[in-house]
Formats: sequence, C-alpha cells, structure tokens
Amino acid sequence: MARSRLVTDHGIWKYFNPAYFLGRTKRLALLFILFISVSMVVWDRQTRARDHEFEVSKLNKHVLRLQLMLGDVKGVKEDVTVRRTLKNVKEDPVDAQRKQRVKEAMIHAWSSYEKYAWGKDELQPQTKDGVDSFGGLGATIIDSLDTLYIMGLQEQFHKAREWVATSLDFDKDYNASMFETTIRVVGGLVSSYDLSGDKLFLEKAKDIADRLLPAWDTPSGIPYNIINLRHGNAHNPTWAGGDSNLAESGTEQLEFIALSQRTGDPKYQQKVEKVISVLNKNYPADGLLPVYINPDTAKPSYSTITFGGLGDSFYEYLLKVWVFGSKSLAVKHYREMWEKSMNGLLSLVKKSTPSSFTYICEKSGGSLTHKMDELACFAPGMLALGASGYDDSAEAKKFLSLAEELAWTCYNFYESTPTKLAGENYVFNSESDMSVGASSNILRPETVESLFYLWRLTGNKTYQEWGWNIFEAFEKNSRVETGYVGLKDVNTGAKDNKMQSFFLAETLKYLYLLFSPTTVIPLDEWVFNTEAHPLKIVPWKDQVNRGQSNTVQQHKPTITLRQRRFGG
Ligand code: DMJ
Repeated sequence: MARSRLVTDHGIWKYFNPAYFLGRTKRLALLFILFISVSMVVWDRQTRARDHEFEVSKLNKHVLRLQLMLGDVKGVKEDVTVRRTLKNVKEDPVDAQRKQRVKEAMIHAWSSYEKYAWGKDELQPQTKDGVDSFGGLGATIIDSLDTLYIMGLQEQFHKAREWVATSLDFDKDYNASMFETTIRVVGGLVSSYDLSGDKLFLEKAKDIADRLLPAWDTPSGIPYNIINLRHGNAHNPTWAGGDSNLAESGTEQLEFIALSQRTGDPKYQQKVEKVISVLNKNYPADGLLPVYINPDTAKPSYSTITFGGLGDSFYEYLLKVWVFGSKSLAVKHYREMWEKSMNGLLSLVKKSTPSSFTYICEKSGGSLTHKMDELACFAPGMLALGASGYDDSAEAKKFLSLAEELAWTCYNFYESTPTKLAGENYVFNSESDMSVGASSNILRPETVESLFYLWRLTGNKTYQEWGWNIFEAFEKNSRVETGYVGLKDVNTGAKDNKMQSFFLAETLKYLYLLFSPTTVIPLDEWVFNTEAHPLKIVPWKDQVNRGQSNTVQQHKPTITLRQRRFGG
C-alpha cells in the first residue's frame, strides 16, 4: 500500500492522479488543450483515411474501366492469333457497349469464383463457398479458360493457366461422368490449346482423355457413361437399368477426333467414330433414336425420343463432325444420318394454338408428348448451321425458316414469365399456347446459343435484341454481390445457390460473341463443342482406316447463308 502511494505521488504517475490538479487550474487548462489537440489530430487522420479509401475505390473502378478498354486492345491482338484482324472493322457502337457489359458480367462471375471457390468445381454464391460437382477438377476454371482468352482477360487467363499447370490433378478415385468430363474438361483444354498454342493444355487433355478411354471397352463399342478416373473401371448408373444414354454416348466425337488430330495418335478418334458406325448400321429410317441403348448389343431400349435432355447433343454432333471434317467424303455419313434425323424431327414439330408457336414434341411408344425442354432450344442454332448444306435449296430454306420459328418460341419461353427468364421446360395445351412445366432456371445457354448462330448466319439484328433482353433479365434476377445464381422459380424469382460452370463457358461466351464482330471465331474456321468450346477446323487426315475414300471434297451449298466477316 505504502509503495503504491509512493508510485502515484511521484514521477510521471502524479499526472494521472485527479487530486494533483486540485488548485492547479493552469495545468488543468493545459491538459484540456492537449486533449482537444490530440483528439483533433486523431479525428483528422481518420477522416483522411476515409477520404483516402474513397479515392482508392474510385481509382480501382477507374482501373477496372481502363483494364476493360485495354482488354479490348489486347483482344484485337489475340484475334490475330485466331487468324483474323479487326483492322478496318467498324464496330456498331451499341454492340460495342453491350459487349463491354457482357465482359463486365464475366469479370464479376470470375472474380466471385476466384474469391470464394478457387479450385473448386463450382461457386455457391449464397453460402460463399465452392462445391465439387465434377470430382474436384476445377471445372469452372477449365470451362472459363477460352472465354477469358476470347474476351482478352489476359491476367485472369494466366492465373487460370497457372492453376492448370500446378494444381490440376486427374488422379482421383472418383466415378466421373465421361460425358461431362469430355465436354467440359477435354473440350475446354483442347480449345485453350487451339487458341493459345500452349502445349500444357494439350498434355493435360491427353492425360484426362486416356483416363476416360476404357469407358469405350464394351462388347458393342457403345461406351459406359461412368468411369473411375484413377482405376478406369466403367459402368452405367443403376437408374438407367444398365443402359447407356444416347446423348452421353454420342457427344465425344469432336473432342476425341480433335485430340487425335493434334497428337497424331488415332486411338481417340477410333473409339468415338466406332460409336457412330455401330449406330449407323441399324439407323432408323426417321433418324430418331430412343434415349437408352444397350452397351452389349447396341440395340435401343424402349424409351423416349427427344431433342431435349438425354437426346439433344447426339444430333448436334452428327452435324458438327461433318462441319469439323471439312464436309468431306470421310464424314459424309454423319451428314446423311443428320439429314435423316432432321426429317424425323419434322414429324415431331407442332404449332400451338392460338398463337401458332412452333415447338418440338417428345415421343414415347409411338405417341407424342406436347412438352419441350429449354435444352431443346439448341435446335434452332443447329438447324441454321446445317441448312446451308442441303443440295436442294428448297430444303435449305425450309430448315432455315423452321430454325427461325423455333427461335421465336424459345425466346418466348423467356418473355412469357414474370422474370423474363425461361423455365426448364414447357407444356403445350390446346387453346392456351405454352405454360411453364418445371419452373427452375439454372443459367442455361441454349437459347442464346441459337440466337448467336442465327445472328451470324442471317445478319438479322432482331436476334441481337432478343439476346440483349435475356442478358438484362439475367442481370436483374440472377446477379448477386457474390456472383450469379439460378432461379428456383422463374415465376417468383426465388434464387438458388449455384453458379453453373456453363454460365461462364457458354451463356456469357455466346452473349459476348453475339455483340462481337463476326471475325471473332468465324464459323467457317471453328466448330463449337456442346459446351461452347471452339475447336479449330484443321485439314482432315485419315488417322483411322474407315475403308472409304478420304478425298477432301467441299460440299457446295446451294444457298449461301450470310456468313458476314465484318460486324455491323
Ligand atoms: C451444358 O453442359 C451443355 O450445353 C450440354 O450439352 C447440355 N447441358 C449444359 C447446358 O445446359
């Protein structure tokens, strides 16, 4: 006690004792002035820090704007690598502005993924974390590589490339979907190789493709749809009753043929081309295959026929391999099969009442179901792309106008809901046109994909307007601070918690290209895989002995759709 008193009464400690100031008014006043001065200095510093932060955030926004502009200049440089120059291309100012807005959306989606889910397959924006929906292969990174490249987002592209170099590991004890892995991972990597010339992407594509190859080792050559990436054992899901699914078994041709062409190793091409020859042996007269096939016998099982989920991209690839094979004799059978299937498609086409919307039915056991998936909205784009290949110009016109009618229907899938975003599928009832069936929207690309093809091939700016309206609806309903989410219900706008990797791979890429000059990824030099990864058309070599002549003979279109080279 005595010691503590001594301490407070002497030295510096006395100033902390209020009793000391009793009767020492001058000192008290001095202390007060000192206190006020210190407070003002502190307050001033805080205000300055706040002002500084505000200035920094303003500058950051400015830097972002400059980066976007710089990206455009770099974009010009990169377009040279895709063998075109934008020199002399006069961009429509509205298109240019819209393109910038889509690019900004990509930056938002990408930076949210970078911040909350880096290395995971997909971002969950609401819970601000990631989820491994595809076995932990960084699906969003691989799916985004070429979009970043095409948009001129170099810094982001290089960071993604570094992740592929240092962290991408396929040696996983994981039962992967060989379809999803092919279209996203093999497709994304080969496309990045084609765009950048960086061998790393090709090596990685080879690594994953080698792990998928045992899936084709079945008695018929029709692949199993699930394969373990480490052990290579393959099977079909039990819910499919042991059968393989049509779309999942017939949507690997572009990626694996491209891989054989680029590596010089025919094994990839052989496996996937065999699937088509096997199916072609008993191809039905109407070219419509049910969605399940027995992998032992290659015989179709009794099941639905559809251009929606489970059927869709099989038909898409018949046409695209024909384009990818430079429309040569070697790929003639793909075109023949596709034309048969398009005649079959005509038998599924109906018109709604009272508004006469054209739609594609499904078929089960000989009878039509008046239901159409949004997934089937890839068909207008496919029909437009294939129309110019008909020898008969009347056929070409017929299929192009069918494409245009279907695109109008698909656009109305969006326009007709309160959020202006499409539901997952629609039912058509007599006298009431269409109504939403499954009401979710998971940021799918098919309609904007078709609008992109129709815009490129017809030059009709209406398709750009429709695409812009859809983009604005995504901005309004799906954009959140931490990325983009789907909707659980397009009627109420209730949000889900997933930013699908195809939103960055496809939806935003097709929207960006919809407002870009047509010299960017021209359709006579590139073919988009079903995940929107562009693959470069290269001279078709006969890597596989198909037992037929392989003379490259260009198929001459009887009508030329507008494949304009310069934007307008
Ligand atoms: C994508 O993975 C591909 O477009 C596939 O062909 C269908 N499903 C999604 C997008 O909806």
